Formats: sequence, C-alpha cells, structure tokens
Amino acid sequence: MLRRTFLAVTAACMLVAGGSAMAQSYRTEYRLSTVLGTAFPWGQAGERWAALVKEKTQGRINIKLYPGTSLVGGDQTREFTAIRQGVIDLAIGSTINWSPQVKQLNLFALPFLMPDYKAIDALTQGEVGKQLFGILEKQDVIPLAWGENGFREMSNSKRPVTSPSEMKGLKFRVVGSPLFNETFSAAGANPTQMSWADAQPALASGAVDGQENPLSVFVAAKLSGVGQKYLTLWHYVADPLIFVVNKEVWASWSPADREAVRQAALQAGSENIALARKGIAGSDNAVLKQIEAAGVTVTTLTTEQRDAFVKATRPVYEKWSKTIGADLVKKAETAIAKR
Ligand code: X2X
Repeated sequence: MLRRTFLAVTAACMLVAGGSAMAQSYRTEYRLSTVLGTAFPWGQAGERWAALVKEKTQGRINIKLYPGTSLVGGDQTREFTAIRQGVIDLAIGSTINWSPQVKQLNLFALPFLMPDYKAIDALTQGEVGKQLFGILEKQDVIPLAWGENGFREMSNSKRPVTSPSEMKGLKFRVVGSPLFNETFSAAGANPTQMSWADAQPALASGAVDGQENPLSVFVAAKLSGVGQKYLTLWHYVADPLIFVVNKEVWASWSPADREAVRQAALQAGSENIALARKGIAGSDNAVLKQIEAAGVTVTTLTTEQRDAFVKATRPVYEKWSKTIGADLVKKAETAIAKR
C-alpha cells in the first residue's frame, strides 16, 4: 500500500515536472559556454539566460555558466565542435568564433557589409537570419535567439590611424577565421591570430600593438590600461551572438521545457542587444566619453578615409563571398539596401 502510494506520488511529480517521463533523464546541471564573463554584456547574457530558464522551468533545468570558453581550454574556435560533441550543452557564441566550422557565418565579417545597426537587424531578424539558423540546425546545433557583441573598432598603442598607409608595421591581434588575417593584411597591417585569453597578455607585454573589439569590450577589459591609447572608429564588421543548445540535450527535454528555454533565450537575447548598444549606438555616446576620459585618442573616419579602407579590403570581400555563398551574400546585400 505504502509502495503504491509512493509510486503514484512519484508519477504525479514527474507529470508536473516535465509533462512526460522524459523528466527522469534530466541532468542536475547543464553547461553554458561563453567567451566573455559577467563584467561584459556577453557574460551577463549568459547569467540572465540561466536565471530565466530556472524561473520558467521551475528549477527543472539548472544551467551553470562557464565563461572564458573554459570548457575548451579557452580556445574559442573549438567551441562549436565541442557543442556538437556534447562537451558543451548550451552556448552563447560569436559568429566569428564558429566561422571556421560554419563558413556561412563569415557573412558578418565581410568588411564593411553592414554600415549601421539597422543593417545588423535586417540580417539577423530577417530571411538571412532564418537561413543561417537552418544551417546550424543541419549541423545538429539548435539555434534559439540572436544577441550581440557589437561593431568592432580598432585600437593600437602606437599612433592614430586614419588610412591603410598608417597601418603599416602595426602588429594586430585578430580572432577566429582566416578572413580576419586577410582583411587586416589588405588594410595594410601585420595581423596575427590568437585567442582572447592570449590577446590580453600579448597587448600588455607589447608583443602585439593593436586589436579589434567592440567598445563595450574595450571598456570592460580596460584595454586603455594595456597601452591601447589610439582608437579608430571604422565600424568595419559586427559580430552577432547566437544562443544555442546541443541537439541531444534539446531532445531530452519536454516540449514545454524546450519552449521555456527558447522564450528565455529570446528575452535574454533582446536584453543583450539593448545592453551591447547602450552608450554606443545613436546619439548615446557615454561609452566613448568614458574611453576618452581614460586618455584614449578617438579618431572618427571621414567618409573619404573610410572609403580608402573599403577599397583596400574589397578583394577580400569578393573572395570570401564565394566561400560564404554568392546567393546568401546577395540576399544580405538586398536586405541591407532595403532596411
Ligand atoms: O576574441 C574576441 O575578440 C571576442 C571576445 O570579441 C570574441 O570572442 C569574438
């Protein structure tokens, strides 16, 4: 009698818990990977997603944040493979870091494709975004929402830069895809690829002169403190973030919990985009003021100066359009023109 009551209670609990027997296979913890930690909008997005999931699933899904891409020893270009293999259960990843495995994601890194925030939105919130999500899903990674790292501006420790000729001899740390090496070479500089973990000591020791990252990262990582005294605003590329779940993990959750995780990602994603643009976008330049107050010389390119960089990097754009897929690039250009 006691045993039967116990079984009945257990079954009722499981129904309440997951809506199916699947609840049995839930793990006590799921691992969420990000590159940047909670001092940055990116890491805060991870924290927020985890909190919203916990709330919306009444604690059935418990997510732990692993910043610093620590689940792959800091090698952010291996993150996507690790998600596919189940070493990582969930991630909020930059399109740049997953580009070596998903060549279409190089789209956002085509130099000067996206002139402004509306252009980013035209891609991520439109047909292009849907197509890219379809490509990820075919690779067994379930995409749920877009977030944002931001427009990437360049800084260096040597001099103000307004033209490709002033890039000569400057050693830049670049990320991820070989596309970045080619863009910086075409722009006149001397690029070298390394992870974010290695970038900071390399900047501090002077092993490299410069880097490129969004202003929100520049400020939170205190790059002015490692000699980055010259900043050029050229808005050459922007990297969106993508919220994803490993396919098997996704399948192990009840439909109701999957929906909760998706809604949590959408909410955390839109909050993340707002935060990534705060103090940077439109007339709100509080972040730039903060950077200038730290003694950094900020250079804004004139249209002519920017055009010289566009022209210098155009062959890279053309070459990589073929790798990404001419149709997808055309679709993106059309969406941007219509924004
Ligand atoms: O490594 C970088 O520069 C960073 C943190 O922006 C990315 O992960 C793309």
